[in-house]
Amino acid sequence: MQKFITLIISFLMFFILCVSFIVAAEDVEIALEAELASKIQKPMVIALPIDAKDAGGVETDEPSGGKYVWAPGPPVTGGGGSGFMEFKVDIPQDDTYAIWGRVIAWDGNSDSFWVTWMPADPEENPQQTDNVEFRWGVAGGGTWHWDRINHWLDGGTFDREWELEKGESILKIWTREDATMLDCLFITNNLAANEGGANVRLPEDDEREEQEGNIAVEPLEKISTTWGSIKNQY
Ligand SMILES: [Ca+2]
Ligand SMILES: [Ca+2]
Repeated sequence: MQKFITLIISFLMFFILCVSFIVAAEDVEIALEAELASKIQKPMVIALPIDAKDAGGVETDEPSGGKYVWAPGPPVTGGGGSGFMEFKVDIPQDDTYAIWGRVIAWDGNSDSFWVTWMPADPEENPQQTDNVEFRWGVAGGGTWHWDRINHWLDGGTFDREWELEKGESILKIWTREDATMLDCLFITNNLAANEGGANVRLPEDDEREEQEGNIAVEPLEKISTTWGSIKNQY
């Protein structure tokens, strides 16, 4: 009988341990501004809402951080094939990741990018290889909306997943059709198919600062530290 009770208690403790582990494990969330990419290759450029109108389309609603990135072009005409934006992404743990993009796609000729994420993807230039594995069919819409990055294969469109190890990675979003717009990105190990389930959100100020490489010591903090150390001397 005692053995049985011990077994039950051990089992319960193991169960509680498992549950607390699951509850404690938080999702990885990395939110990035397109306009703060570490490299932007022309004709992709950083743009303001009014630039979309100047290019022959309509002014966009307010993007996160006031800006977005695109290869400028009028609606319907297509074009594309050169330029990219590149992000250095620090992966915090070995895991499987999804990416969401906040986008505008006016029409069927301005609704795609190429996407490669090294080292999970090879160092391939899809603008040259035309490899549909890396083709992102962007969800249409004239106002900012979230779209999970997919493969737009010849046989259908499927959400993409990347297996990455902890460490530095390089994410490249390449022009495929002019006028497709990217406001920001959200990377997560939560693979839920809808944006609510994946807790998709805009970048926060501290994330923008980190992207800018501008994490400086707050001057006020510096002063109070100095004052504190002076006081301590007396
Ligand atoms: Ca298209
Ligand atoms: Ca933005």
